Amino acid sequence: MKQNIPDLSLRFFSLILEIAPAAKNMFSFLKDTDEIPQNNPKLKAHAVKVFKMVSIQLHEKGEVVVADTTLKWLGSVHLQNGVIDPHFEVVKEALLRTVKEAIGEKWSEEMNGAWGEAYDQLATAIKNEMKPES
Ligand code: HEM
Ligand code: ISQ
Repeated sequence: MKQNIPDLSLRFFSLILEIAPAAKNMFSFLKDTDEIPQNNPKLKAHAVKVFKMVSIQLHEKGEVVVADTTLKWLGSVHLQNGVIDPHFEVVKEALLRTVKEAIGEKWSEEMNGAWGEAYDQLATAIKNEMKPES
């Protein structure tokens, strides 16, 4: 699966927009385009980053490994871009579907759970940094 991260990332992003088309306007690199550019380097770079963060988290049981300063930064980036809690469910769904497609026959409920959990840990950490009082 690793070799395929750039392609998977594009698929990941397409699924986000399939589930929630309105999300497109939130992303600065897509605002003025009509479809998902298959070769948008910015989109690819972003999606790869997100994908990698979750896959790193996958190997850590429980503890969020992303640096505190990074979480604070991510909190403010997402807050500024108008991301709200329900969006996190959309991205989760898209991520899990991407993983399922990528893994193919070797996919299992257990794996799905592990990815879901890793994502939730990161999402919770980011959401905490998005609260006004933090
Ligand atoms: C930006 C990760 C959830 C929308 C980013 C960036 C990262 C990231 C690393 C910054 C990229 C950069 O500027 O270099 C994550 C992770 C998430 C998550 C790890 C969940 C665990 C979400 C959700 C949404 C979202 C739920 C809502 C649709 C955005 C937007 C940006 C962004 C709009 C700004 C993109 C731009 O520069 O135009 N995210 N994200 N993210 N994220 Fe997320
Ligand atoms: C930013 N945050 C969450 C998901 C993303 C997917 C693709 C590109 C950027 C992203």
